[in-house]
Amino acid sequence: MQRLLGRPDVAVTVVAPGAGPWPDAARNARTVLPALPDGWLAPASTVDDAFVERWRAASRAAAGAVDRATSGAVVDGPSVARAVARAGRPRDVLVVGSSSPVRDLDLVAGLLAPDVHPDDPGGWAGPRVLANRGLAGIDGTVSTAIGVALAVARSAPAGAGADRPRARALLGDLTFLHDVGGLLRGPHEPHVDLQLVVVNDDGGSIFAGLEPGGLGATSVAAARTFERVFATPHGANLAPLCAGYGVDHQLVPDVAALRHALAAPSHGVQVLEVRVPRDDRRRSAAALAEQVRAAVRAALAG
Ligand SMILES: Cc1ncc(C[n+]2csc(CCOP(=O)(O)OP(=O)(O)O)c2C)c(N)n1
Ligand SMILES: [Mg+2]
Repeated sequence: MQRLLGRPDVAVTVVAPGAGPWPDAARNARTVLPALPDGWLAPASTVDDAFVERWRAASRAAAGAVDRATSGAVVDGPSVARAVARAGRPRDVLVVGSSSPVRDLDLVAGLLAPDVHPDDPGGWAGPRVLANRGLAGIDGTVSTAIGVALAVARSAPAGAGADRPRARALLGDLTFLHDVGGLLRGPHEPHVDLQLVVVNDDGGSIFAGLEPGGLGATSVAAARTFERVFATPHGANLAPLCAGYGVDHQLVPDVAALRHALAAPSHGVQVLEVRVPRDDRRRSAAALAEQVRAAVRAALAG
């Protein structure tokens, strides 16, 4: 975002109502206004149908590229997010963790709802998605999911049986470990039904795609620093951790097995661990971005 705002070819207008310094970290503001002029955000009175059609064609082409990249045998963050979102019906609830999972879900969400418009989300075929906001922390996500699962169970009509709404969560390994204590449930606490899908890449893969991820290419020492300071691998073994809390754990080898596990009835809290590589996250994100760009260019040229 900061890079976009700093681009010389992007006209940045800052609306700063108060006196004093205005927010413009990239020092790139072309115009600074005390207030939003009347009518700026009003809907256009005429619609340029040709432009809208080109926009839609570009959007379909981009979705097609994401579809191809996430429907094969590769097990990675986006393909896991796709399987998890697909497993949920509209009455189910999915809690999504910060970092890559929320971005991966955002990337594939359009595949579940090709015609959704912000003003009319009726076309969304997936579960209700909840995420913690604030500082986008990775803390407290297991506990949030447990609380949501309790609320989901309470909202189910009596006798709903196998048709009852289900609660799931999609989160990264560090996010899971940060709040692993949330798995603890005392004997006097209510029963919880929840599937936690943990995308385990032994560290924080998000940073590979951010500026520090470029460090790896500069020197061996910098790559080592990146690995220790940003990626923070841990080598934790989730199965015995879960066993210690009396929580069911399954190591899921591929997306087909994940789909199967998500569709199967589950009882209590269940952790579905999917191991994905972290080394190639920067390269694979760049490759997907290039595939999307190429597909959009081809659609617009056609
Ligand atoms: C409480 C808190 N501490 C630290 C951070 C900084 N942070 C953002 S993403 C991230 C890594 C998350 O790793 P993981 O959950 O495994 O997801 P991945 O990036 O691998 O997809 C960290 C440490 C944060 N957002 N919140
Ligand atoms: Mg991780």
